[in-house]
Amino acid sequence: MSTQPTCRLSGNNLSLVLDLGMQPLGNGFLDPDSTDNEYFFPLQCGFDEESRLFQLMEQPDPRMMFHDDYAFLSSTSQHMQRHFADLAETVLRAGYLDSQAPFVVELGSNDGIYLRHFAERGIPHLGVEPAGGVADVAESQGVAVLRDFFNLATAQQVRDQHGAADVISAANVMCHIPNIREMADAISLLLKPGGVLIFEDPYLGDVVQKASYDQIYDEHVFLFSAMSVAEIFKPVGLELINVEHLPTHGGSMRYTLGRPAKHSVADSVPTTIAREEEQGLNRTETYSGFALRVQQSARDLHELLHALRSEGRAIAAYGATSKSTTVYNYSEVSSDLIDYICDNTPTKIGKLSPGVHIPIVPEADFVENAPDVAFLGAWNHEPEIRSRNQWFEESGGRWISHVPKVRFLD
Ligand code: DWN
Repeated sequence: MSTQPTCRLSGNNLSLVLDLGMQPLGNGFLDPDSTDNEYFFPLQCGFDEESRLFQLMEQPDPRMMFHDDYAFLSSTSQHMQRHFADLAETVLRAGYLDSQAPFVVELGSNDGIYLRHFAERGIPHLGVEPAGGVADVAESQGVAVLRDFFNLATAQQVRDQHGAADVISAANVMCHIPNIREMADAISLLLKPGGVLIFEDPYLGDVVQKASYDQIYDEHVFLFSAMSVAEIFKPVGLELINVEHLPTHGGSMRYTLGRPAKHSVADSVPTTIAREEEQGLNRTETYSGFALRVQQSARDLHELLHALRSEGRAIAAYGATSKSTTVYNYSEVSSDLIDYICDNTPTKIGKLSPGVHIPIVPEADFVENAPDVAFLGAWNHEPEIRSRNQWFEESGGRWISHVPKVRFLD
């Protein structure tokens, strides 16, 4: 199956700013006996000064990425479990829900990490989730799920069956939805007049600042800024009313949008947009500088791991993230440099990492077969992983991260 050009918000003004070469699917973990004919596609990013959108030039068909065997489970991180419990509390306390007929919708509800807090309180809710395996987990927690992609047709279906929503939420999902125009129309259709859209995604400002290019892979068709989010929703009459910078996933932004007459705009909106202009997130040249730093980062990682290997060090990685697929494939780090990747996701264990085919093993193997050095593939979960593995550093083990620079975490 070939790639498809991504949705262009303002005509055809997308300039190619970063080429990460041929890449496999970020979550395309493979059975060891089925590595033939692995799918690769050109991972290239463009920037459009008019819409201020940073996006992939082309993308694989979403059905190749989000299917019943989708590998990622949101609840694998305890920190993220607390994060979504807090978000549910915030929504409940903010008074967004109609006391007579409340209704909360989540796009990409994964294993129910967020909606279960509404389900537990008996609050009408619905997750829209195309990946059947993770939807099964959500349903087992009492979460109601519509197993489908979110688009105009499903928005109409949900509205017809359940009514309009007070709150539409999406966490690490909006940046995965390729047809962004239709997505904005569908949200507008499903939202009550006074309703709010609350979504969070990895933040372009952090990616550029930290050269965390691993946030770029097949699933992340867009990396948003406050400026680009304001542009996307303007045509459907939704205004950015609040933005909140978050530490999750190495730097995320939470965007809240509503209809202008119904909500006031927080100071954080103009302040953040002004900061983005200072950072140059509205200029193509900024991304040329970013591309150079990305190339340097990839070279540095390869050289460091190669040098350690030449000294005879045992090297492993922690966290078989989708993100690290981009890092390994772009910096040409494969099983000759990394012995194994440990991970706590049952469906990833026993498989090979996409493209470079490093074996994925359970976390217990990290204890039993401890390496000298561990590359932190899940660098965004650094505090959680390091605090649970203090023994590793105490026994002389050293962590390596590539964000914001390739270095030992001493
Ligand atoms: O946007 C996306 C994010 C939210 O999740 C998706 N496109 C896909 C996925 O991306 P990712 O795989 O890069 O996400 P994480 O959260 O960085 O993945 C962490 C990985 O590390 C998981 O496979 C679980 C694993 N892990 C572990 O083995 N031990 C995580 C923790 C915290 C641990 O203690």
